[in-house]
Amino acid sequence: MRTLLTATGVIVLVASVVGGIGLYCQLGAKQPKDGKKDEDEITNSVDMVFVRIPKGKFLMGSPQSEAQRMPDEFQHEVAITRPFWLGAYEVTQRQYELVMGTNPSYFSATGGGKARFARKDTSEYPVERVSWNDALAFCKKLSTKEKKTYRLPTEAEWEYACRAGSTTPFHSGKTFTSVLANINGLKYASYGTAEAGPFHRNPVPIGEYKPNAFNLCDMHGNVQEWCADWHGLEYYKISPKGDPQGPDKGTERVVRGGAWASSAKTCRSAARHRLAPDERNYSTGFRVVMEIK
Ligand SMILES: [Ca+2]
Repeated sequence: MRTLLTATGVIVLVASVVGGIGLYCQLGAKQPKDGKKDEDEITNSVDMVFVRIPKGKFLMGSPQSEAQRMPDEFQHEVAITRPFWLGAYEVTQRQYELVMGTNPSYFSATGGGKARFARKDTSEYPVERVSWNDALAFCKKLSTKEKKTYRLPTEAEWEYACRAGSTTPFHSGKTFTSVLANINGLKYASYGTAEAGPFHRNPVPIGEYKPNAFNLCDMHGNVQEWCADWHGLEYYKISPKGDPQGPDKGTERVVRGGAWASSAKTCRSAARHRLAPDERNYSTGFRVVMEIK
């Protein structure tokens, strides 16, 4: 069960059970103290919850000692020079449909996976089969609707937010299995341990697992998430220290965090992946940044 306190103070209860093992997102446990508004959390017109990510410095990428790292995870210091507001959750099918008028998701009653999902309410599942271009169109339309600016996070913002101060391969520590996030549950897919776990073989409703220290849910797994940047294999060897924006040009956009079928190594905080900007698949969704001047 998930309990969200919206900006208007309305308690929204969302009950969901995922194979009996779903954990929970502690965001819902955040309550204003002494009747004061929680100034670190905002809910918008389509119930998207945003948390304030403080500015700061961090080591982006992975150390040479990190098991199963890839060469493009070149470790370097990055400064995020301004606080920003990031979606606490992946954008849901319901939110996407409210803004765009369509639900392209495979795992829905009308999608390609309808044989398994015809009788399920998938409105709180993350939207998938959205391209990078679709995600930008969503940001543009939501920006117009709310007279604010929404955008995708940069790759550096995404990793900074995922790590939330951690320096381990995962924000939760050195080892990882599908008990901690919706990823591949087969024994070979775990990291730093040989334990198997649940394997749902599809996305699950947002917020079923314990969040990171910034109160962000599903940064590891569920759906992998589009970032704003072009992908550059060598970019972080020459990137500016402050607020890197990615290469000026490229052919593929960055996706981060791994998905429901991914091995844990693919979901590490430093793991970089990329797709063509018009690619749509049932493992890829997004979360957005709300700009507040
Ligand atoms: Ca995710």
